Amino acid sequence: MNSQPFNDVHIHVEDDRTGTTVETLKRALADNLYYIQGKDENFATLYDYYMALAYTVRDRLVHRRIKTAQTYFNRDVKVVYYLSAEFLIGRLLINNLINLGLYDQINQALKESGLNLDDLLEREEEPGLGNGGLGRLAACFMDSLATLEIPAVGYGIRYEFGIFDQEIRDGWQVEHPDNWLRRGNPWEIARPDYMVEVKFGGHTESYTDAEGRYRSRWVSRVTVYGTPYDTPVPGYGCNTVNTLRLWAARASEDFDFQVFNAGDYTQAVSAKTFAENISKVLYPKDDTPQGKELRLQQQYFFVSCSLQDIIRLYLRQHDTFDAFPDKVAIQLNDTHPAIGVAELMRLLIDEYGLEWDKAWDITRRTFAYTNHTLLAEALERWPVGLFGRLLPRHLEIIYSINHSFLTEIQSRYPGDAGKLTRMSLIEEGEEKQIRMAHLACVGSHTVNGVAALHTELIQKELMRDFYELWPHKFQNKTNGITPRRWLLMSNPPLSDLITEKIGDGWLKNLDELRKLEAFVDDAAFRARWRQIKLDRKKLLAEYLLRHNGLDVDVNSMFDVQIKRIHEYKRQILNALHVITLYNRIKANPSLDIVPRTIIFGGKAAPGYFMAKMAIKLINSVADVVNNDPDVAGRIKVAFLANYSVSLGQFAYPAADLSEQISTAGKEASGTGNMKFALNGALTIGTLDGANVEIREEVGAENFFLFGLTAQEVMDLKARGYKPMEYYNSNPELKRVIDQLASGFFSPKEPSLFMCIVDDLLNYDQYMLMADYQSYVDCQEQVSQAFRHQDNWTRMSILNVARMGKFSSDRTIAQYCREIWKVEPVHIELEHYSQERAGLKVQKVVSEVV
Ligand code: 26V
Repeated sequence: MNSQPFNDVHIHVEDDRTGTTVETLKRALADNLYYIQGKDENFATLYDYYMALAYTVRDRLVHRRIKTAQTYFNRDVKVVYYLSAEFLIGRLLINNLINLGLYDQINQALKESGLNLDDLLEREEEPGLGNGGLGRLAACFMDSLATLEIPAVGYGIRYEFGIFDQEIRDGWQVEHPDNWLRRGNPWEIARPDYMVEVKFGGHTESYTDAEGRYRSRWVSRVTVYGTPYDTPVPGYGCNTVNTLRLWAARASEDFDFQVFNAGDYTQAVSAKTFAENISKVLYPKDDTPQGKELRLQQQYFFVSCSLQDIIRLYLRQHDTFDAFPDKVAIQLNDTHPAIGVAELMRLLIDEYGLEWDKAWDITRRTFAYTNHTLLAEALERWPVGLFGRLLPRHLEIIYSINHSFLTEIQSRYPGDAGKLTRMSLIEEGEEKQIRMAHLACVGSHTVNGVAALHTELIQKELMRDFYELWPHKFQNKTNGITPRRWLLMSNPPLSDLITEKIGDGWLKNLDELRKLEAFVDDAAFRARWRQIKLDRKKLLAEYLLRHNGLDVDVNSMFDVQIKRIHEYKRQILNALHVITLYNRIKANPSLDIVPRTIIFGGKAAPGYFMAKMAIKLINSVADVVNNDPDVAGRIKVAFLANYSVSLGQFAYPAADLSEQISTAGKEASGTGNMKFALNGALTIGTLDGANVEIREEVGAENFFLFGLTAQEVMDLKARGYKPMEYYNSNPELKRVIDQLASGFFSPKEPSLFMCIVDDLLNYDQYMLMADYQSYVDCQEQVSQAFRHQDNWTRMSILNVARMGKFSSDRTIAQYCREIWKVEPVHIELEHYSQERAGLKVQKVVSEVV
């Protein structure tokens, strides 16, 4: 494992409380077990030892965090505030050990204490505070921000229940609540002193203020309290420790007293329930984001808390808001926090008395917005009625913003009614709706897409009118992943081999992986590369045996598709290919076929019928294929239950083939595609999202391309797409569909998969039928390529060597330069005991709440 002892000031003092020598760490472990867990060696469980270790690491984070905060404050630096409803951070212990450079010493300290680090790492509960790509991207960004020494805070929600746990029962997905805080969370620090109030409901009143100005006053109905919980975010190989600040909702403290007085008991109880529900549970990405009132409450809650917090921090050093946009950059991670545009306006105008124009100028110079999807059904819209009941003042503000905006449009495009209808923040119709993407765009100085193709489609299709009006606002920022979690932590043997050959510079500058190209012709190197892949496959095979009772051949091709289950991601197309291979073997039992283990994993939104059917189909195909002696030793199918960040870290390194087969134009970027390629898997994929750029980087000859392009998809739709024609003209496809229709894979319930058949033949929105042949042919090329293991290994090495672009460090450096205009701030660290021999109280800061 690569890990250097950063800042390891070797001084031998007994009060070296946050020192990093093995002796000091052993003492800290013993103390924490005793004083925090309240246990001695006779009673301690592995979990107690995990907690003792986590607190030992946390102390070292706190020391660096305080130094970081002091430095930011003293220099009055510009700070990035990343607002996101999701942060899918994964397990923290190993990450923090590595980023702090403590791995080797802790390993040693544990060994000398009779403990094994790997056992303790496994005790950590994974925080599942996100759905998938969007939440994981936010986590990678937090890692890169700290590593690049950028002052930053992540703001989000401390969900009491994260993404549900998935169980596969009889082939179906069953959901269980994720009670991740059950045993406490050693990484967070509650900050009740920074609690803020958030109001909901009620109405507005107009009045004239002392200076004779017309103003609006919000008379709200319910007040909820937000308490921040801070999780330290250390950079890799530096002293920076930034913060992830997550808000928990609480009812007002005098609730019990109110109830005791029993004025309006029911009203008081419902206010308490209202408050406590807000941060209760993460919404699983559902079929429709519309009409989910609790979701809007969550969004407003965390955005209001965060903006109040940002303003509090800013006003510690400033008397006016003039410098606000020079000190504060706020990024909206999708439209979930877009209500922030109206909330900042409200705070500046209603709470701080600024004039509209001044407030609007500040707001627009502060916010920037990232779009993460082109799917129409995924674009957030809020019914005006619901919105106005919850946030009457914000509705007023949005109407005012819209009024000035449409006036501008009218004078710019006189007589063009279509423009007004298309660009308005309000969608007319039976029920008027607020278009959150329009609000985010109008209220931001920059709008960005997450891959080159995606940005192009935003400009040409999704936000065409806005792009024409403000071309300078639009930018591309191709996504990336942190090489620390997605190579160093997930694949230690490969990391070690890479470092042995090219040094460890790649960990901070992923472009250095290019140096690996020099070794592709080195047969010994290729053999070691291949052996590492085989070892990772063996581990995954053991896991499959243990969890799925499935015995797989580690020499077969591990063909892996792990990601959320969605129609546009086309897991069903993959299943159609499996059935095709199965049929070919059945038709010709002596067929010389390249053995494959096809592995699926991912969660379906609980209310998403088709996604749940896809899971059942995969498991049903697995049942038939895995139990048919005719295909034994050639194809096996596995579904990895309860896919998570940790399971991803385990599975990516074991993949030979990465399935990135979304309908072109639908996957904004994808980031799993990068995680596979960085771990030496080859990709079969469409020209979609970041696949386009991955292929550009690794070379077309090292990438398996198939399928329609985004343009061809649109053209075919426009001409009138008839999926039935593919069925009628392709006997192999016809056979597969007929088997689904006849109940071949669902003998107990023959019509089970008719809904899939019916959809594919008559609608097929995602064009599986159109891409089927191209996909199957391409898979055949993959198989032929896999026969030549030596050449496959060369391609694998070249893939890794050319992945430098996809480091989130590169992505974040671009956001910093081109959107946020922020600079790194280097943190110097003195030894804790050199700084603090004891307390020297000078002033006592007054309490905020
Ligand atoms: C939302 C919804 C909600 C309702 C209908 C189904 C549906 C489907 C997709 C979405 C996407 C929400 C935004 C999102 O998670 N986008 C993902 O962001 C990743 C990070 O930029 C990117 O890599 C993925 O391609 C993109 O899907």
